[in-house]
Order: sequence, then structure tokens, then C-alpha cells
Amino acid sequence: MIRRKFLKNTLYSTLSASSLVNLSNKNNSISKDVPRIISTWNHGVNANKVAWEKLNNGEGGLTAVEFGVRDSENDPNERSVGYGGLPDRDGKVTLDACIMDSNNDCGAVSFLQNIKNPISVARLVMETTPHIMLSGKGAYDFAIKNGFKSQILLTEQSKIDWENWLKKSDYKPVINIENHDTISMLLIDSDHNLFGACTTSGTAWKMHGRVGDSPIIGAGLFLDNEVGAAAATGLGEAVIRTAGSAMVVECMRNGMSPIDACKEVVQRISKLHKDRPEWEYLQVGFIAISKNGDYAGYSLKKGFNYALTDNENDSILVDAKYSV
Ligand code: SD4
Repeated sequence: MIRRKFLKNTLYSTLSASSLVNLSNKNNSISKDVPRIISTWNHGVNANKVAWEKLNNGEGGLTAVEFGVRDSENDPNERSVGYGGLPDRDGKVTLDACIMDSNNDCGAVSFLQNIKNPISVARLVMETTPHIMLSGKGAYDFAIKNGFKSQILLTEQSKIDWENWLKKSDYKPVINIENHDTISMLLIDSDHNLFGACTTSGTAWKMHGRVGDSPIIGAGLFLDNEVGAAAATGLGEAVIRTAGSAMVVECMRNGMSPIDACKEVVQRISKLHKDRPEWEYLQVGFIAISKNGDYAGYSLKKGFNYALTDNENDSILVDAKYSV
């Protein structure tokens, strides 16, 4: 215990002053207990458990976030991620994902079809190619070449839902359906190193070929190991337009706590979209962890929640604060 405290104190004293974020914010938990994992929506509860176990088995933060979000990708009842995700307007399930580690290494896939675990393909892009993102057929061919199996991701239930939608074909990218959506996961390990992963089937009934924020480093996910990490959920177009996750991290760099940083970017998005037609159905939410382990979630509208796992919290669901 004493040794743990000593190591922690040593770590803090060796971090440069500029890399420490403001600890004075009273609205948020400021427990310094790490490791800690947060992830979006209620499917984050199970995903966090998987990630926590990997971390405790010594498998490292990157494997922990990869396998954590795979839990949602594999679940046919999660209708917005991986297998079982709702299709685009042509009935095709197309997936976006990205992953990032504490060295600023990152990998992504977009518009990927027939591969159940896009996050693992994204990791392979990061680790075995000179590129960051592969898309569409190129991403698919790369996955197959590396041993991934081609499979049909449209479940019977998703097919029925799509056929029902086709009757009216009323495109509205409503984000908050049944209170679960894209999974974005952030992890800080016991050395205060940061990792992140994000994976989604995107907005239901999107145009074929549409790519959202989730595979875009800086939009759906961003981290700077000296400052903190952030990830997004919600209407991807709004998050891309504002470089959402990168901006949350920049706000933390400038001294804001995670809650204030998330709030600042949500308010920017709010201001930008107030007079746009998408305001009616717009929802965006961010989660963030700072270098010291402080964390937060914040959304534009009510209904966003995130899962929290650390030494004191065994994967609990937290209702995020919201703006309107
Ligand atoms: C997208 N951001 O494709 C994703 C969807 C999402 O919560 O996160 N929904 O736009």
C-alpha cells in the first residue's frame, strides 16, 4: 500500500506541470484511482467487464479495449454495433471502427462489410501496415488475407426492421433509440497510459457508403498520452464538423477538467446546429479521461449514459450530465 502510494506520488511529481489538468473542478469525481475504464451506453457495462479482466490478466490496455468492445460487436442484440447492427438504406450492414494507443499509434477501418470484428481489423491496420485507415473493399480484402472470416452480419431481426423501415423510407438518424448505441471505450492503466477504441454500424438507414465519425481519429476518438483521452457517440456529422474528440482533449490541455471539456465541445456543437434542420433529432455525447484519471461524460440531450469500472466501481452505469 505504502509502496503503491509512493509510486503514485513519484509519478505525479515527474509529470510536467503542463500535462496535469485542473483538479479543482467540484462537479466531477476526482478520485485518482487507476486503472479505470469508461465506455458509452449500457452495453459498456459488459464490455468494461471483459476489458477489466484482460487488464487484470496482464494483457495490456490495447488488448483490453479491443476485446472489451468486441463484446458489443459480437452481440446480435446490440443493434448499432457489429453483428446485428442495423443496416443502411440498401439493407447492407457497414461498419466503422478505430483504435489508438498511448504512443499515438492508431488504426481504423471504415465502410467495412461482412467482417464481425472491425476493431480487430483496425488494430491490424495499425500494427502491420504503414497506413492508418483502410476502407470498403480494401479493408475487407485485407481482413480476409489476414484470416478473418466473411460472414453475413444482417440478422433476421435487423432484416425485419429494415423491411419495415422501407415501407416509409423516412430517413431520420435518431441516435437515442433504446438508450444504446456506438461503443467508445477509454482506458487509463496503472501507469497512467491511455488507450481507446470505438466501433459502430453507424446511423441506421444511412446512405450506402456513408462513413461517420467513429473511425476518424480526432472525431470519434482521440488521445494524447500527456493530456487525456476522449471519445464520441451521437450524430457523426456533427462530431466530424467540430473535430469533437480532438477538441475535448485540447480543452483538457488548456486546463479544463474532463466534464468542462466535454461540456465546452457539446456547447460548440449546439451553437453550430441550432438553426440547422438536424437540430430536431441531434444528439451527441462525449466521454473523457484526463491524465490523472479524472473522468466525465456529457451530452447535448438527456438520455446518455456510460459505464464506469475501476477499483471501487464494478462496472456501474452513470447518467451523463446534459445541456438541454
Ligand atoms: C455515427 N457516431 O456513425 C456514430 C453513431 C453513434 O451513437 O455514435 N451513435 O454517426
